[in-house]
Amino acid sequence: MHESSTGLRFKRLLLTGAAGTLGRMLRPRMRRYCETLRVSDLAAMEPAGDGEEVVIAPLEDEAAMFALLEGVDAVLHFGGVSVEKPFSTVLPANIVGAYNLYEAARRQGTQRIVFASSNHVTGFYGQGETISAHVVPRPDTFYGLSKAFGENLAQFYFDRHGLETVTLRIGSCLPEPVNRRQLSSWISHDDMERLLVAVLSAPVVGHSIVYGVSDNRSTWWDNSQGRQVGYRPQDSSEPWRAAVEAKQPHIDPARPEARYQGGAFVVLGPFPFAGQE
Ligand code: NAI
Ligand code: 15L
Repeated sequence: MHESSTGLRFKRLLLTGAAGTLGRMLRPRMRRYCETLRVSDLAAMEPAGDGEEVVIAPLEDEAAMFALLEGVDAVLHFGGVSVEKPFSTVLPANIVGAYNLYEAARRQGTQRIVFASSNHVTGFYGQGETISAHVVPRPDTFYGLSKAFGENLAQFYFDRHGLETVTLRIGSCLPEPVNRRQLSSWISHDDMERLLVAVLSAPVVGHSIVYGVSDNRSTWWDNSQGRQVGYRPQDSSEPWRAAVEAKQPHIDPARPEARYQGGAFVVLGPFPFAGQE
């Protein structure tokens, strides 16, 4: 355990999914909060800078994951399939991969995992509902189902082995909201950094589930668990509302984009079996 000048408690952080959209945004930000930032992906990444280690590690490769976790105090797990795909694509990365990560973390003595889950774990709740992190999951896709598996895995590894996790049910993390749904689901890049710093700084988290969302005026999520772990969002989608509503003046309330929290994800698929395309 390490108390850095930033108040964070972990010396070596691992960021998976470092070649991805959020991974590339988070890498320079998170580098400031640890002595060593290890970054991994199956895709090529920028070469290592000062205090960085770059490792190619497919999540489905058990031996590679065991080696990847050596000496790691805490993980920001952002790697994996990030949208709806056939189950055969989701399975190795998000289900086998999550198991490999947790088992490697347990065996290597990692203390905490921050799991990038998704609002698509609860995508079939209506946009008129306000839900807490404790509702029964209603996944909208195989992708959302795989994240629900990851959340259960996190609970199991805490109850059975004491390995702590903060599960982040991330809404829509991008520079600015671009449609009506994102007026409720948006989280800014700066609030994502605040959220990660909060959950890495909190002394005790057990397994906490937090919605990754900014302080938007319209919201579907009661984020009291976020407040409990010290998350204080400072951004809001409100400054973009007029422009977004002008661009999308009307949206048919029967369309999934307007009806369900998961938006367009709820009508993706089904996919043909492999070989029957
Ligand atoms: P992304 O698709 O841009 O990045 C994911 C990264 O994971 C990619 O670089 C990819 O190469 C890597 N990856 C995929 N399969 C892998 C495997 N088998 N082994 C090793 N690496 C693998 O996704 P993005 O947008 O950066 O999201 C990051 C995480 O946050 C994902 O887990 C996603 O589900 C979650 N999330 C993102 C949201 C967003 O608004 N961007 C919203 C909700 C959740
Ligand atoms: C997600 O889980 C996806 O990873 C991201 O690409 C967005 O689609 C986001 O949800 C969303 O719901 O906007």
